[in-house]
Amino acid sequence: MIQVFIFIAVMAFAARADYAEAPVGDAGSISGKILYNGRAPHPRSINVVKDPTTCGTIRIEDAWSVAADGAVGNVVVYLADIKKGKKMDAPLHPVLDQKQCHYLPHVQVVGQYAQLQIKTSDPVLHNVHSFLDGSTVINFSVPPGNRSLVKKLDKIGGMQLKCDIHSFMRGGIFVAENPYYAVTRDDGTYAIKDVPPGTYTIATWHEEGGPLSDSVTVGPNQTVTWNGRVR
Ligand SMILES: [Cu+2]
Repeated sequence: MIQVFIFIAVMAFAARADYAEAPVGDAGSISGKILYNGRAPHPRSINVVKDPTTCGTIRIEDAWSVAADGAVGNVVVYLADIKKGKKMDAPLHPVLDQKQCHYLPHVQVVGQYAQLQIKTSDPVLHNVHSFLDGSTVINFSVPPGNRSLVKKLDKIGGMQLKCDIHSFMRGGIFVAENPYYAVTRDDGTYAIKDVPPGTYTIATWHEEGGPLSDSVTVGPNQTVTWNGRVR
């Protein structure tokens, strides 16, 4: 029994100690551009029936942000298996607001064990429902007013956000265990800096698209280009 307890305690410690800060010498960087794989989706327009005064009467689907050249914004690009390096700097007290029936920010990266503060700027009832690999993580009803709700985010990975009241409300939160991540800009570009030389798994997460995963090797003081196509 005691052995089982010790084993569980060690496992819990190991899970927490997956990433360690350490001096980074001869750091390199990874940058590139994410494009849509194939013909970019044509965002649907939606006639809003529920709360049009707040949400607007017509909405354009916003899960995909694709530029004319196929560049995709709001894609999280990250190193999945890096164990040590620069200081962990992902936000631990992030805020998710709801404004005119949009999640703000639309996509954000937060640190593991972050205390997410959920608030609303709207005069209508919302709901923050998040899914990690299809399972519910957050499911809060958010009435108008100043009452803010807090949820601790323990599980790493990307969560889709949906509002059960306004089905067109979409967004994402990515919970990172290390600081080696970036979110693509509107032009699809990203950069991950201060990477210790080594070989890593580079991966992507998008709120609706499928993930990518690849191996990338960064040499001392080297700038590596890694591009991906998502859909
Ligand atoms: Cu809503």
